[in-house]
Amino acid sequence: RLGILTLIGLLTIACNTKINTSKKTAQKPNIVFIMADDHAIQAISAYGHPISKLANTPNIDRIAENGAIFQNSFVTNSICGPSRAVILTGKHSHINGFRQNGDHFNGSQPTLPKMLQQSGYNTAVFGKWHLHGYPEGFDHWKIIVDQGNYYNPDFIEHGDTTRIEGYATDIITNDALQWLQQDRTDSLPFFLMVQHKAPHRNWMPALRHANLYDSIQFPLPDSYFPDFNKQWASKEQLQTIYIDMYEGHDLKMTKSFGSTQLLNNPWTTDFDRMTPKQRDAWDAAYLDKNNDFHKAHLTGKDLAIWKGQRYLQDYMATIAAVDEGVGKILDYLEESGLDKNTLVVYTSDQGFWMGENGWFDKRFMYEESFKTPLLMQLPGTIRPGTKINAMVQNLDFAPTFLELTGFSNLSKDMQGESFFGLLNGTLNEDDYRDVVYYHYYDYPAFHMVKKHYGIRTKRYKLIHFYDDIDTWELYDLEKDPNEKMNLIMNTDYAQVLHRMRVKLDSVQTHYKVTETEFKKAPEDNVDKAYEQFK
Ligand code: SGN
Ligand code: CA
Repeated sequence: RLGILTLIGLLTIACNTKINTSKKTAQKPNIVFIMADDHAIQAISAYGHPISKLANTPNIDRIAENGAIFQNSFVTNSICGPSRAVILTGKHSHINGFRQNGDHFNGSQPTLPKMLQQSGYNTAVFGKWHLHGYPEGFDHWKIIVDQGNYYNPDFIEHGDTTRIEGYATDIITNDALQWLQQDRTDSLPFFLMVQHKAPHRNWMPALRHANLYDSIQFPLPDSYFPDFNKQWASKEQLQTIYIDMYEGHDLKMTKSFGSTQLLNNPWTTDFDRMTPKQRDAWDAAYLDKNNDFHKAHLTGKDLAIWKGQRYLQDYMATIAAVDEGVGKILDYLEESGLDKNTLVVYTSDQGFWMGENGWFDKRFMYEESFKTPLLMQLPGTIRPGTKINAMVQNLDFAPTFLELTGFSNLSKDMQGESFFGLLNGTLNEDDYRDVVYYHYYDYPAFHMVKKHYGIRTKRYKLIHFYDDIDTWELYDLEKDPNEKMNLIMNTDYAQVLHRMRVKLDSVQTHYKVTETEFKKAPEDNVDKAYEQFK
């Protein structure tokens, strides 16, 4: 008898210990990091831009309502692979070694997921990876191949590549939910990266959203037909909506009235991989609107405006599925009670042009592509409705998340600065950094944006375009937020220019930028690239 009681007693103690241990581990905050690809600030209603007022993102906005919205969140290099490498390492491109799309990420270096794993986190990534090579530091991963496709994309999981029928955004959301609900280790805190392909080019909405914004006329920016001379470096870019977009591939324009055959469509794979049923539904959804276009016989500026509308309608419609996915994840976190101890982050790998200067794409250090959306919620730590104006960067995510999780062994060479104190109100915005550094290297390449680097303070921006060009630009963002007026030759700004150049030098020294960063591209490569991308 005594024996049985003792046994029961021991079992009870053992069970309690187990419960206590798991409780203790579970108290570390979880992180759900949701990142879209090319999602402009102008396209999130919480930011209040006129475009997003006509195409709300109610679920992404929930994060701002529950927590914080960052008004000045920047990338260090406005292009996909480099942005992802910066987020993983907390180091600028020249230190983590991934400067431009197509580089190979050196997975043996210390990274955020590896450090979280070390401190007992269950880690997973789903969706776009785009770093070449496989993810390291993740207990579970399933990634789309390269850029991926909207319909029936190929995914790599456990070393196998499989085409999965469905719409990329929905598949990625469902994979993330399945991991949250079933596959993760319950007793461990978790770090989950949900990385969408949308709203990346070529902006193919889900079938259920293919007509969502047909009747909406989005406001095109005043600068859609630029009346100013940006002159200098941007003169040779190839990212003007009404000049550089491919009519079929990008704008889904057809050959003639009644036809479903696409005009210029250089990579047929995006449409060819649809099932006949999907393609029929797609063609039916686009037929009437394309017929209306053919009937209108538009030319000149009217045609350019029509193209801008079609672009914005499709772009915003791809975001509708992203927003629904965010809603599903938030709903699950709330239903399960996990929301109370989970930092939810919504961001993009960079900003995007929505017709400003007539442009699409990103790459430039100008505000639209340099800034990226950032919203975060964590009940009890971030006060609902917080607005943060401090200049933060994707470089700072790793140290911020690590501080939140209490990671103590932070490598000294990480270049980001934790902004955790801005989230819990222990750090004053004025005591955070006063300058951000940027460097873009991907030239010659798609869109032909020249190599450049620069700094931005709260008020001024200084940029040096180099390689097959050598030009400087200086902007006073307070007086000229749209960066229309290059002040580099303006003598009234001589003092400002001097201070900014000194600051640039000291920032480059601080981040260990050396002369070897400024390599020139061979000239015949540049010529060939213009031919290829025109
Ligand atoms: C593709 C796009 C480009 C885009 C790059 C980089 N063309 O090449 O417009 O700039 O990706 O985008 S596409 O018609 O093939 O989609 S990034 O977000 O991956 O850096
Ligand atoms: Ca991108």
